[in-house]
Amino acid sequence: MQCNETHNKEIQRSLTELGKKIDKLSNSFGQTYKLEDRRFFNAAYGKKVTQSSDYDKQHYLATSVTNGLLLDFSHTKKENNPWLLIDLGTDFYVFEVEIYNVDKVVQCCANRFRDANISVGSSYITMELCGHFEGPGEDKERIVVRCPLVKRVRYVKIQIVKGTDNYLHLAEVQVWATNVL
Ligand SMILES: [Ca+2]
Repeated sequence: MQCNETHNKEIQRSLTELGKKIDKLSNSFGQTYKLEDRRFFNAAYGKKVTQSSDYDKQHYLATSVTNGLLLDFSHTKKENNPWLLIDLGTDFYVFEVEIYNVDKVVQCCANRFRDANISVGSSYITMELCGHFEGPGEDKERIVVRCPLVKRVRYVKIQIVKGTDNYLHLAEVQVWATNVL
């Protein structure tokens, strides 16, 4: 319970910081928004996802990372620099990406998730770095990546950028965002 309260306070603090950032952004557009009018949500839930390769055509699909379940997961084949690309469908103001690593109950080797770039962009051709996770990842680890600036974003890409012959498998990815007003 205490852990949840701490987490809730952390989220509230994050939202307040985000509000200040968006106020600056909004002012640059000559518009004014009220913080209390904003609604933050996981913009990735149920959205289209592609991955660099499919380990299996029937299971471990890329969309496993946006279905809200922590006991299933995406899974690429072994390759150099495997990636996962989430299409939010339209632009949102994105401030944080949360990645949930696999649970050893259903998949081994959480430490395979490492040396990953998390990039965002309004076009998948012009992605910018939001953050980097060096890892190695731990079992059921929740990895929070906060973009240095609130970005107008449609695509979120996670890619292992170091080493060769890697798998990329993740249980869930949440993209915390607010609507573009
Ligand atoms: Ca899932």
